[in-house]
Amino acid sequence: MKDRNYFLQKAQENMPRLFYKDIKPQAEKTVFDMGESFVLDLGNHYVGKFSFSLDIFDDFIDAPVQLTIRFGENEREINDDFTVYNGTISRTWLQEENLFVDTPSRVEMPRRYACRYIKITVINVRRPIRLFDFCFTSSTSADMSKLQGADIGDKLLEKIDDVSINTLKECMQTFFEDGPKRDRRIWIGDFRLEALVNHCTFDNKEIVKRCLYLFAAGNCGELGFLPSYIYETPYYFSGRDHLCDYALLYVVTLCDYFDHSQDIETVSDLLPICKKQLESFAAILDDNSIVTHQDGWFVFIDWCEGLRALTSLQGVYLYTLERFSKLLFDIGDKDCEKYEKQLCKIRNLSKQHLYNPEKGVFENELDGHQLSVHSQVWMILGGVISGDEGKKALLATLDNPDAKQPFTPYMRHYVVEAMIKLGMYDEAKEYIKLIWGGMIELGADTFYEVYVPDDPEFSPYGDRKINSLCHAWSCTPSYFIRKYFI
Ligand code: RAM
Repeated sequence: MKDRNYFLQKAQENMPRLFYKDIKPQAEKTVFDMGESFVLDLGNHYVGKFSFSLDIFDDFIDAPVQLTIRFGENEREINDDFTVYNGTISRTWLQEENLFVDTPSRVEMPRRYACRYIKITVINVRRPIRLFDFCFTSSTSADMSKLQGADIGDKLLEKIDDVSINTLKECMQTFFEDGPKRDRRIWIGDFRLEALVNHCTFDNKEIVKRCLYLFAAGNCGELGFLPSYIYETPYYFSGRDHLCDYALLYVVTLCDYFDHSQDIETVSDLLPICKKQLESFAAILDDNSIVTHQDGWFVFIDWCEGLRALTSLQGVYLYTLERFSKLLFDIGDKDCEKYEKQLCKIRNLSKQHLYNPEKGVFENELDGHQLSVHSQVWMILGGVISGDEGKKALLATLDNPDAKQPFTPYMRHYVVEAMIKLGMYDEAKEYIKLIWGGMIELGADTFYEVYVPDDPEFSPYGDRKINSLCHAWSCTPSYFIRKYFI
């Protein structure tokens, strides 16, 4: 097996090129006095750095000037009251600076921001000043000239496709970030979906390879699972959480990448790691080949409070086994048959132990008899039920107030995938229009980390202000639209 240095070296070789663009927003006037504020509109969401000029107006400024500069992903963030914050994650992610400028100068703000709107407030000045020549230098590794056009023929879907691509573009920096405002790291769950959309839009193979190798270089947890996230700026750091579903989805990401690129060299490098993920998972199965509960945060599935996720996790395992067996078949690997047999056996056992034939849904002891859309979706994707049986289970839980519903666009991606697998194309299209179209109605330039149609205040972190409004895992409508709806 190749070592960590080799993987990091490979990641380095696949560093994508960044494209920069200067956006020069205009203010309505140039002279500002104490207490005045104004908002600049970049016209779209961008990720980058901000600079401006500050000069005297009539007489010399005889003291430093104090400004606050706030960067908002949408207008609401610009006007939110930041003095009140009840979130569970650090408020330092809120994008606002308290800035002192000593002398007339060109002010180059050193930090990176993700925003469309910039609000400048003059907190303290002795006399009027001039503020002008605003420039936001944006960056992305998405090459717009490579973007494949698509003839969609439906206005709302076209708009959804544009915003999905914009979301992906913003998250594409020197690696796939999951949110350029908050959480500037890469999580496997987000990575898998970003890569999927990238394959049918910008087709940047370097960045996918880079991220695959970055994870390969990570430290596995006690159970042998890959780190669920890694940081790469300013230096490499391997994440401390090891979610089983994310570790499995790493394997799926490699399968997607191979289907798209036929890059056998990368697959050979990473195959042992993938096998290790599946072996590690097999080690936490019980005698009936059903997954067992583990200590700590070991499964994600969705940000849905109180969700019991073992049935879903079992589905993720089967989904992975199916994709991995196919990869092994395609490359002629000797272990193919072993995984195929496991898949077949565990599918049958899963149906036997987790399905409730009277109710026609996956509702079982393992998850405390909790009914959820999640369990149905993942069991459909894991191939445990299909056809009318699958449709019945899905429809029995979707919009059923007694069943746990998906909360994140991430989980909703898999709802759509399950619908497509069942041949429910119209329903899938309507679902995309309802959920992602709902964000469009709110004026989204990029898709949000969480969107709950009847609860716009929802945040998994206790305060909506900290939610990311440009989030990698929400960019997937383009994949469905381009693959199935054109
Ligand atoms: C949050 C982020 C990220 C996700 C993890 C599990 O921190 O939204 O995108 O993958 O949760």
